[in-house]
This record gives sequence, structure tokens and C-alpha cells, in this order.
Amino acid sequence: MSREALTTCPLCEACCGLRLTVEGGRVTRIRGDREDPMSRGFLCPKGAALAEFQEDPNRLRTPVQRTATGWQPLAWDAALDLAARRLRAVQDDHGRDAVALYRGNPNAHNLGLLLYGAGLVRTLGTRNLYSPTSMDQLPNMLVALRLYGHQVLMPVPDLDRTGYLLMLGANPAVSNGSVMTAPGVMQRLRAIQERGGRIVVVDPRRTETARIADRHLFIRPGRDPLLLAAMLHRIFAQGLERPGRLGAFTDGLDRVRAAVVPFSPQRVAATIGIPAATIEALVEELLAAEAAIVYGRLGTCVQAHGTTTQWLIQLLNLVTGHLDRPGGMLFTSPLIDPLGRLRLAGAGTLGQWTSRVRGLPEFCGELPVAALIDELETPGPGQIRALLTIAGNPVLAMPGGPRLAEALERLDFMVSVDPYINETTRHADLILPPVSPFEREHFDLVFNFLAIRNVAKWSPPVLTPPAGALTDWQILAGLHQRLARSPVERAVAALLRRLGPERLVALGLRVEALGRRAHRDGPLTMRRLQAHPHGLDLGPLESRLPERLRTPNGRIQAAPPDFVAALERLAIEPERPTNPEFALELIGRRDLRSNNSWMHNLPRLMTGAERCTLLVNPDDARRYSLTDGMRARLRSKSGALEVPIRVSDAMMPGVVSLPHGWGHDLEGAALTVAGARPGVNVNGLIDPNWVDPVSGTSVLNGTPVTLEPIDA
Ligand SMILES: Nc1nc2c(c(=O)[nH]1)N[C@H]1C(S)=C(S)[C@@H](COP(=O)(O)OP(=O)(O)OC[C@H]3O[C@@H](n4cnc5c(=O)[nH]c(N)nc54)[C@H](O)[C@@H]3O)O[C@H]1N2
Ligand SMILES: Nc1nc2c(c(=O)[nH]1)N[C@H]1C(S)=C(S)[C@@H](COP(=O)(O)OP(=O)(O)OC[C@H]3O[C@@H](n4cnc5c(=O)[nH]c(N)nc54)[C@H](O)[C@@H]3O)O[C@H]1N2
Ligand code: SF4
Ligand SMILES: [Mo]
Repeated sequence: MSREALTTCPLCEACCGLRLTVEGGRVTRIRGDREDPMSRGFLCPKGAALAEFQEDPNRLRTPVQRTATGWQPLAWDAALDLAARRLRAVQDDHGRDAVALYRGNPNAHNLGLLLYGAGLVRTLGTRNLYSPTSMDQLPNMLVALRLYGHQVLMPVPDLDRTGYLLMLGANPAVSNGSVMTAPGVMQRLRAIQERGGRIVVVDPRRTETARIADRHLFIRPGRDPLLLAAMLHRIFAQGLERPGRLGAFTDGLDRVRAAVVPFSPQRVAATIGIPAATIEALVEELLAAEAAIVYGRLGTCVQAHGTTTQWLIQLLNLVTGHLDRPGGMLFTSPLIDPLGRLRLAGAGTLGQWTSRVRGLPEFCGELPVAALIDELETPGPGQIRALLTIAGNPVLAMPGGPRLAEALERLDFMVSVDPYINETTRHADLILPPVSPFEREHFDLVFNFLAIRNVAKWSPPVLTPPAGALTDWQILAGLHQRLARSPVERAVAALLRRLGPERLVALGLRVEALGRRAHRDGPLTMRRLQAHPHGLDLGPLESRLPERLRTPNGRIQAAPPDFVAALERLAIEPERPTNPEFALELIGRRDLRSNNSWMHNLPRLMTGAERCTLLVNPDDARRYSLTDGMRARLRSKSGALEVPIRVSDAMMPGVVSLPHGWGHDLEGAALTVAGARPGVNVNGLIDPNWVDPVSGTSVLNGTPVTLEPIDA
């Protein structure tokens, strides 16, 4: 007996609709759901590989405990009791901050983890909270907080109606879009060109996205703020600024005008590697376009001046009149709105406290990952002695990963909520594995908010979990209840546990619907969503300012003093001193068949040519006596790795590229497929202390490196 079932892919921000064929309790086929109003049948190789994740023999099905004789299975109650008892003991003996929590990327894609994470965090009450935010979108969020008054008010590019897209530091052809839920994004980009519009990509590599662009400009890593400030300089110098109706509720544009004075296109051209005339042409195109977008993503955040870059991107949209306009950058308001009645997200904070050892600023209750290694290694009151990881693999994801691995060995206790014994969880005393994505429900709380259209979709579980298995939310609820310190806390935890995600979302929809304009077919309840398993299209985004602003005076703050100060420093010293020993700059790279570190154990994603390779421009290859296919030693101040060389004219001269998420051959990791083609961990070369000075975000791109041939 076979049946068809619908669900949503939880792997990346595209949130594609999936159509599964299930035979005898097994998923035998995965296709894109053509009737999903957003993804319209689109599917990438990772979504299709989820059946292999379901069947992966290395995927844990029961909790396991590390013992002197290896990993031993444990019953769920015993496992949750043990985890809670040990975490509690560390907090009782050494204070709350002695337990750290690291929550990885899949948290944002997992309804249960989103709904049940907050309660656990509150109960732990530790300041040692970490996540990849500080290796990712923190600059977007900080700029949203300062300019618009709330950490999540990140405008989204209205791709389907734009006529001009200037894209920096993003490669949606591979990433499928970020802070921009736009499944099938390449088709949407081609549609811009078919409408007569243009796409310009600024990237140190001629990427898969750049290849379809109308123009690609190489830029040296981390020099984007100079380019963007020069564009603003040109606009103000020519008196071409036109913020339109937003001008009436924007403060600080005069301070911006003054701050960009030193950045003439002529002055920055040589440093960034883009001629002044080209910078001026970009300005003209941006102003001439009826509807245009300046969009920058990961590559603009995890660089030397990530916050400055993101700020200038917002300002360019603002002063050219493309912010909050159809076809430009728009603010969303999904059915369950983090700014709505439930106030699911606080406005946000920066620097309310700082990390114990290095004094790095808290952001929205979290410390930057750049603080984590020192907090583990440095003795004294407040030192981290126990760690809980939830869906994270920091040993591969974080700069200084190999040093982190050593520190994890010295912990009093470590517990991980994760399906694998991998590079990070191998250090745990206890691993708590959740059910698979097909065995749980799906509803997007984060990515509906970042989607280029208003959509909503509820996906019930497709498969019945094995008897006794727990979902992520049940694991978190179990820990929460056991760790609760007061009767009230315990009661709240017990109530949440009884409700479950479906009832919580149903409740959320009802509360949020109060006072909101009803959908043309009546209120959007859980029942309505369940009657539309392909998802509901609720129309294009709309202009939402000034109503969405949450700044104290209700106006856009274009010139936050700390941002202006950082730009002024850059005006004095646009270049950091170079070290001739390390004359190349290292950047990262994503691959369509990888998802950060954790899908390399699926055979169908691991076929074909080696992917963990170093791309080197032909001139650099000659300079370092390297040829295609050779192996070489890639060295930074922090470490050295042996890498296979790929010579490629897609690289900017002086820049080399190595992907992250590899290095699977660590002792004790139980990853049969990944371990056979391990690759190397690029984060061993990246200095964990290099951060964006404004936000504490890790600088992942631009590490100075050098190359040496390896004698055969
Ligand atoms: N297939 C696949 N998809 C993914 C992921 C994955 O691992 N694999 N990861 C997901 C995650 S966690 C995220 S955050 C998103 C990220 O999605 P994107 O934001 O699209 O990020 P990347 O694909 O890493 O592209 C970043 C680009 O920035 C460029 N770059 C590097 N340094 C600089 C610089 O200084 N200036 C400029 N202008 N460009 C620079 C790089 O060459 C690269 O092309 O992708 C998500 N989607
Ligand atoms: N050099 C360099 N480093 C980078 C980046 C880069 O571009 N360059 N990118 C950074 C970015 S943007 C990010 S987001 C981070 C990612 O950093 P992390 O989130 O720490 O790393 P992932 O590889 O995504 O690991 C996800 C973990 O979650 C587990 N997992 C998967 N699904 C589930 C689930 O449903 N439930 C549970 N409980 N566990 C699950 C996996 O087994 C894996 O252990 O990496 C960052 N690191
Ligand atoms: S693009 Fe691929 S990984 Fe991302 S949601 Fe769609 S199918 Fe999943
Ligand atoms: Mo990310």
C-alpha cells in the first residue's frame, strides 16, 4: 500500500513544499510539491536526500551515554533525569553561568525547538548562551534594532516585482536565499531579467549566482563598506538623495552625509579593486530604476566590518527611495508576528552585559561565539563547566573549532540534543536524539517573517515515530520540567508539555488574529490551515512604514552614534596593516549538496568530485608554484591544513576559497559515510578572536593566509 503525503523541507530558508510517497512506513520517493504556492514544485538535492537521513544507520534512535566501554543506550526517563541532575549540580556548585547552552542553526527551522527553547533558557538562567547568530545575521539584526527599533525588523527584498538588484556577499544559486525566503530563487532572478531588469553581483568569487548576473564585480574581502560609503558619497555630493515619504520620519541623514564625505569613489577605488567610474555607474543605475533593491547577506555580515556594511546597505535603500516600496525592500507581517500581540521576540539589546574574559557584548541575551573558547578555558568564578548543545556542531562551525574540541574534553558534564555522534557530540557524556523531520509537524515561525510573499502552511507529521521516541520539543519540555526551580515554573513547564506545538500554534493564530484585518475567507485558524495542506498564499508584501517602526520616537534612526563612530574610524584607517608572510585572503563557500556540516553522511549527497577544495586564481597558482589537482599546505597565523588545489579564474586574484563544515575524520565521531571523505576544517585557520568591532560577530572571511606546495 502506498500513499502520498505533504510536508515542508526543514533544511534551509526556502522552506520548499515536499510531496512524499510512503510505502510500508518508508518514504520511497520525494518530489517538490507543485501545488505549494511558494515553491511551486522546486526542490534541491538536499530535500530529495531526506529519505536517506530517515534511514541513516548512524542516526541515533535512543539516548546514549558515554561509558568506559563505549556508548551505552539509556531509557528516556533515565537519560532526562541524568541530564537534569548533572546540569543542576554544576549550577548549584558553581553558579548559573557555569552551564553554557549552544543552540545551532536547525533551531530556527524546527517548530518544537523554537517553541520550547525559550522556557528552557529562562529556567537555566545562564548568561553563557551562544548560537550561530554571531557567525551569521547578527549585523542584520543589530542594524534593524538601531534603525527601526526592533531586532527582527529586517526588510526583505521584493524580488518578484523589482527591476534592479544589487547583491553583495550572497550566493542564492547555492544557498537558496537567506533573510529572503524565496524558493526557486534562480527562476525569480531570471524573471527580473526577462522583465528587462538587471542584476549586479559584488563578490570576491564569480559565483554560480554571478554567472547569470548582468554584471559581476570582484571586491576584496571586507572592503564593502568602502564601496557602499563611496556610493553614498556620490549620491550626497550630487544632491541626488531622495528618501521620498520616508524623509519625513527619518532622523540623522545629515550626520550620514557628513560621515561619508571622506569616501569619494576616487579615494576608495584602488583599495577595493573597483574603478571610480564603475562606482558612479552603480549609483546612476540604482537611481534610474523604478524599483530597485540593494541586498547583502552572509558575506557582508561575517567580514571585518559587518555591521557597518549592513548599515550602509540599509541607508542606500533608504536614500535612493527603495525602502518600504513595492519592488524594493519591504517589511513583512506574517500571521504569527513576532512583533504582534504575543510579543514572541523582544525588541533587543546590545551590551547589557559583557563576557567575563574578553568583555565582548551581549546581543539580545546571547554572547558572541567568539567569547566561548575563553569562557571555557579561563579558570575563575563563572567559568563554564558544563555544556548543553541543541542542534549545533560548533567544533566544525566555529572559528577555533579544534581548540574548542580540546576544551570540551575538560568539561564536568556535556549533553547534546542531536541525531548524530558527530565532531561535537562525541565529547558529550549523553546524547539525546530527536525523531526525524518526517516524524514531526512543521510550521514556520521564523521564515514566514522573512518571506518575499505572505504565506502560511501547517504540515502534520508524515510518519508515526517509533514507539517511545521523543520529538525535540518533548526532550526540551522534559528537561525544562526537571530543571524548573519553583512550583510555578514547574507548573508552566508541565502545561506547555501537555499543550504541544499544534495547540500552541492554534492558540497563537487566534490571539494574533484579534484586531487584525481578517482574510477574505474568514479568520486564518489552525483548521483553515489544515484544510490547505499545500499552504496558503496571502499575497504580496505591502508598505508598512511608519506603523512597523519600534524606535522610541517612532522615526527611523539613520545615524546611530556607534555606527557613525565606526565609519569615522574606517575613514582614517581604511586598510588594516598587511603581513607580507600571509599575502592571500581566505573566504568561504557553500555547496548545493551540503548544509553547513551535517548532511555529509548521506550517500547520495557525497558522490562525485571532491568538494572540500581550495579555489585559487591562475596567477596566484603560478606565483605559489601550484597546479590544478596538487595538494598544498594552507597556512594562517592560527593553523595549517593540507588541501587539494583547484585552479579557477572564478577567484579574484589574491583571494582563495575553502568551504566550511568539513573535517569529519575526528576520532570518536560515528559518521560512516562522511568519515570516508572527510575534508578539512577551515575553522582551524580562522582566528576566533577576530570580530566585527561594533557587534562582536565573528569574522569568517578575509583571513590572511599563505600557500606552500607539498613535496610529493
Ligand atoms: N546548499 C546550502 N545552502 C545553505 C547553507 C549551506 O551550507 N548549503 N547554509 C545556510 C545558511 S546557515 C546560511 S546563513 C545561508 C547563507 O546564504 P548566503 O547569504 O547566500 O551565503 P553564501 O552562500 O555563503 O554566500 C556568501 C557569499 O559572500 C561572498 N563573500 C565572502 N566574503 C565577502 C566579502 O567580503 N564581500 C562580499 N561582497 N562578498 C563576500 C562569498 O564568496 C559567497 O559567494 O545559506 C543557507 N543555505
Ligand atoms: N568558516 C565558516 N564557518 C561558518 C560559516 C561560514 O560561512 N564559514 N557559516 C556559519 C553559519 S551561517 C552557521 S548558521 C553556522 C552553523 O553552525 P551550527 O548550527 O553549529 O552547525 P550545523 O552544521 O548547522 O550543525 C547542526 C547540528 O544540528 C543537528 N541537527 C540537524 N537537524 C536537527 C534537528 O532537527 N534537531 C536536533 N536536535 N538536531 C539537529 C546536526 O546533526 C548537527 O549536529 O556555521 C557557521 N560557520
Ligand atoms: S532549497 Fe533544498 S534544502 Fe532548501 S528547503 Fe528547498 S529542498 Fe530543502
Ligand atoms: Mo547561517
